[in-house]
Amino acid sequence: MKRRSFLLGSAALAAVGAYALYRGQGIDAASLSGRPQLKFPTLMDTSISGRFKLKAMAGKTDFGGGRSGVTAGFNQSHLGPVVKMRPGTVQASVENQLEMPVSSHWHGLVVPGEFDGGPHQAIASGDSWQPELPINQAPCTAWYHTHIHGATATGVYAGLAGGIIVSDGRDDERGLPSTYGEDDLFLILQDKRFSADGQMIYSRDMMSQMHGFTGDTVLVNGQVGSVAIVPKSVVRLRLLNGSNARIFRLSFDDGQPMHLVATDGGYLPEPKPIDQLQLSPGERAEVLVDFSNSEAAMLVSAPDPNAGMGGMMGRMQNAISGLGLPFEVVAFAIDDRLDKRINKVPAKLGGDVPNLRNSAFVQERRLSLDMGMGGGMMGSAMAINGRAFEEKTINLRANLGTVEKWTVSASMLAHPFHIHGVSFQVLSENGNASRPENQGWKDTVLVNQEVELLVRFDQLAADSAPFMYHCHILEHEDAGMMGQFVVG
Ligand SMILES: [Cu+2]
Repeated sequence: MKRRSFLLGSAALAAVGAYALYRGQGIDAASLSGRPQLKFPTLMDTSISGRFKLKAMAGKTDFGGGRSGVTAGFNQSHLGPVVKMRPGTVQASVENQLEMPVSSHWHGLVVPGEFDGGPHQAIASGDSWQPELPINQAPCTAWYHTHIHGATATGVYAGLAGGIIVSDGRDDERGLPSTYGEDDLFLILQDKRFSADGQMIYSRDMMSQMHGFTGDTVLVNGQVGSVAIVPKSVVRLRLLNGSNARIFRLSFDDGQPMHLVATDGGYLPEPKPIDQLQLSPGERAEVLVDFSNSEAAMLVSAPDPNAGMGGMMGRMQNAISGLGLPFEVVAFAIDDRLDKRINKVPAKLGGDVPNLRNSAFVQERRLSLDMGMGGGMMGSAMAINGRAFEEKTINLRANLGTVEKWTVSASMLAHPFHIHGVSFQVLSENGNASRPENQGWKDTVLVNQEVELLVRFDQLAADSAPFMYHCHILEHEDAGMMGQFVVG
C-alpha cells in the first residue's frame, strides 16, 4: 500500500498552536489523523553517476499550519535534497542564483581545505563552484550549508542547508533499516519565529545576538506539526539539528528507548540504548526505534538548556512563548500495512572507534569560547581566546596525520563547538566521562563548561584555504566566535 494514501480524506491541516507544548496526555493514532504527513527531502543518489548539482535559489515557502515565508534553498525554495554518496570521487557543482554570495560547506565530510566550502570558497552571485570531493570515510549522516562569514545565520535560517548520507551499501549486512523515506528517515530539526499573521521573521535583537536566535515553532524537514507514517518495525532516524541556536534534548513521550547507532562521524561498535538524546546545532545522531509494539508515538524535547540563562529577559521571553516547557518535535503513526523489513535491533554494528587515548598527542592547546559581558549589546564581543575571527589571520597550525589534545571551555552559555576537516573523540566533559552520544567519532560537541578532545588531522588545508573551528550558534559564529587553522 502506498503510504501517500494513508491520510487520504484528512488533508485539512490541524490547527497547530504556536510552539505545540507537550502536556503528556498520551498519543493515540486517532489524535494524529488531522496532521499533515511528514515529507522527506528528495534523495539525490550519486552512487552510480558520481556527481551532483546544487543550485542556490530564492522562493516562497508554505510551511503548513498557515505559516509561510520568503526563503532560500538548493534546487527548491527551502532546504535542499539529501545527497547520498559512496566512497570514491564525487564531482559536485554548486551554482549561485541568489543575489548574495553563498557557499556550501560539507559539514561532516572529511575533505581537504580547498573543497571544504567554508568562507574562503564563497561563490559570487551568478557563479558556480566545482569541487571534486574525495570521499574516503566511514558511512555517516552529514549535511551541507552556506558558510559566508557574517551571513551564515541568515542564510541557514532562510533555508540554505540540506542532508548528506555517506553509505557503503552494506547496511543489509548490518541489519540496519536503509530504505530511504520508509524505514530510514532523514529528520532536519529547526525552529523558526512567525508573526501573528504567519509570516516567517528573523531578528537580531539583543537577546538573539546574545543567546542565538531561537524560534517559537519547531519544524521538521521544513514542516510544522506533521506526522511521520512508519512501519510496525525497527525504524532508523537520522537526526540533524539544523537550527541556528536551539539545543534539543529528545525523548519519546511513552518512555521507549532510542538505540543510538551512529554519532557525527559514523557507526558505534554496537547500539547503545538511551532515554534522552542531546543534540546541539550542527550535531547529528542516528537512532533506531522499535515501533513493533506501538500504534503512535511522539518525539518530544525538553527545553533548551541555554534558554532562561540570560536573567530576567530570558525568563520573560520563556513565559511568553512557553519555551520553558517540553514541546513536540514530530509525531509518528504506525501503519501495520507497510513493509516490515527489520524486526530487531542488531547486536553489533562494527563501527570502528579506536580509542585515541592510546595514541600519543603531539600538542596540547586550550581554547576558550568567549562572550564578553557587552556582547549582547555590541554584537562584537564574541571571540575565541580573546580574538574575534579575522579572515587573514591563521590562528593555529597542525601537522597532517597527528593527534592533538584540545581543551575547550565555554563562558556564560553552552556553546556547540565544530571543527572542520577533522574527526575527534571526546575524552571528558566537565571532568567526567563523556555522555553516550559523545562516545563515537564527532565533529561537533556541546561545550557546557569544559571538554577535552583528541583531534585527528587527516586532511590538508593550505593558508589559502584553511579549516574553521567555531561555535555553531550561528549568531555567535557570525559575530566572531571562530578561528582558522591550516594542516600541512
Ligand atoms: Cu556560542
